[in-house]
Amino acid sequence: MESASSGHEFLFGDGTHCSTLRCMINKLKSSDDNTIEPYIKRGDISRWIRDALSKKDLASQIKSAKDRKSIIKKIQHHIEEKKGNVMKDMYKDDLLAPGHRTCAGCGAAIAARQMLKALGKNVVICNATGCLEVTTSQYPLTSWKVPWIHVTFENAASVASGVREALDAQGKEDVTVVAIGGDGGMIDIGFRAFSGALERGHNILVICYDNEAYMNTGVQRSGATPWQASTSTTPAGKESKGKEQWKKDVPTIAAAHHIPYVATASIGYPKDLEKKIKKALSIKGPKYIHIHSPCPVGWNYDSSKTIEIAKDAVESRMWALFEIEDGKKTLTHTPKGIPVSKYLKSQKRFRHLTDSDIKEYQRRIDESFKKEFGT
Ligand SMILES: Cc1ncc(C[n+]2csc(CCOP(=O)(O)OP(=O)(O)O)c2C)c(N)n1
Ligand code: SF4
Ligand SMILES: [Mg+2]
Repeated sequence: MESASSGHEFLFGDGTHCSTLRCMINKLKSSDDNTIEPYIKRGDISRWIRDALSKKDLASQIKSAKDRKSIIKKIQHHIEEKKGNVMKDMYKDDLLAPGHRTCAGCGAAIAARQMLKALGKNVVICNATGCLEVTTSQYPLTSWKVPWIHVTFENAASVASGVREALDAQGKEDVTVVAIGGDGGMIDIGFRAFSGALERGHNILVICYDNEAYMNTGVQRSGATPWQASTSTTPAGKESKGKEQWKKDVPTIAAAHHIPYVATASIGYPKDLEKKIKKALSIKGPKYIHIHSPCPVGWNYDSSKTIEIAKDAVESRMWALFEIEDGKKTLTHTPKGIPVSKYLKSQKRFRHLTDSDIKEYQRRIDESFKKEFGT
């Protein structure tokens, strides 16, 4: 398949993907309604193109077929005009090429880039269906510059086990095999495959990029959704305060399979993430790394805030960075202990919480952190 960054695909200086603009043009050409609005709402398109065309929303400028044609012309003009101002060289060493279709500020895409930096090229990636997979592999393009296989929603870890066995049978024991999936695909629906692979002891690395809901299908709650977050299946309202259950503690469950290495990571701490992946590569047997990966769409915040929110999760102790080696859990970063309210208030999925709800949230976080880490 063609790399998403090759040919005429490129990234403008502000991060807007040329392919996104082309998608908009195709949509404008093929539809009678003015439904480019969702592109703008989802954050697929950055502000400059809107500002460049008009200070108003694009969709409201289309009242007739003539308007539609004129907008298409303007977008095409901008693509031509901005071609010189591209950032493609900045990404030339990345093993996840730009030009994919994740929303702006997508934590999952950042997790994949950071992960690949540490993994290198001698790897086979088995990728479960989910946002990361569908946005990076739309035929005939791919963003993956390493061997990569699409697998179904629930069996990434099983496929990785099979790939491992096949490579070993060919004497290719040096090739790293990775199973990667979202929280829905890996630790809910794919849990049987995940648990089975760990228990059988295959020499693979399992990675969950955790955006705390089933994002690709419309933000349904998962076992990883935090307590009281509003999702499409746990909507906050008069009768509900959002999800009723506490976030599932998957790293501890993974460690209960007596595997040699388990770690949590965050896209807000790339050096820590890289170190943990490299460490996992040096260990034989099943390894598990759980990466906290904010999603501006499902968590409902401005796409420019992804890294800040990732860091606040860690510093407020909503998300702990630790390793579990041979059953021993160790913090790898001591959080500052900023108020949980800073984190909760930055995302509209928690906007229904009152001051007293947040107080109770803080109490529960303090209690569970103390129980786990004694501090
Ligand atoms: C067996 C099965 N059930 C449902 C789906 C539809 N489906 C595709 S992606 C997805 C959600 C993925 O959620 P997650 O794994 O958390 O990844 P995210 O989209 O959040 O990145 C669902 C439900 C499917 N492809 N296969
Ligand atoms: S919905 Fe969320 S996880 Fe999916 S591509 Fe957009 S930002 Fe990324
Ligand atoms: Mg998810």
